[in-house]
Amino acid sequence: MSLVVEPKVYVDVLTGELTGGRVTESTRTIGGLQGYFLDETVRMAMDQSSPAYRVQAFEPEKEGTPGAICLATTTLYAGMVGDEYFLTRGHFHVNEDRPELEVTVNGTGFLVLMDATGKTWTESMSAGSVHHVPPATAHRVANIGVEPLVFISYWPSETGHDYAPIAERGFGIRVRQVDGKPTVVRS
Ligand code: S6P
Ligand code: ZN
Repeated sequence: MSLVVEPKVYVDVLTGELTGGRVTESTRTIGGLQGYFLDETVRMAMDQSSPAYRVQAFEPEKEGTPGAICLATTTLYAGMVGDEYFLTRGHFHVNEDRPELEVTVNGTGFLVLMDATGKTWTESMSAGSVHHVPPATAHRVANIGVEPLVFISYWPSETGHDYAPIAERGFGIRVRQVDGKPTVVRS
């Protein structure tokens, strides 16, 4: 056996793009974000097949199985539903004590966070910013710029994702355009 093993996955450090045979890819459309925005009437009137974000992932172990660190690049496109900026669905982790790291590659946005008690806060994202998502903390991202917001996430493979609490109750805060400016407001 050769002493040198070539990597099977590459990340373009300038764009966040992942390549390699073990990279999976999924796209979430406007149609797939039913119930996530404040103005459902506006969202319904939009092109339902239009992409809101794309996720490329490298998961060396199956979701929920320990033994690996996973990595994913999210490209959250610029856009609005009414006065609300495009967002990712957001989730808690099933194994609540598992944290996550986000590294911003391009664009500007807010990382929206909520702990188990319902306390919410946000962090500003811009190229190079590094964000620690603590254990038991729901996380979502909103793109407040005109360019795609690209970030790389790292999490343990045994983490698991729980979407139901956010789908049902949201974060209690939203990122909206108020007087022409991105503003975090209670909802
Ligand atoms: C995974 C990590 C990201 C998100 C991605 C899409 O733990 O937080 O890779 O999966 O940004 O967001 P969501 O909330 O639709 O999974
Ligand atoms: Zn996560």
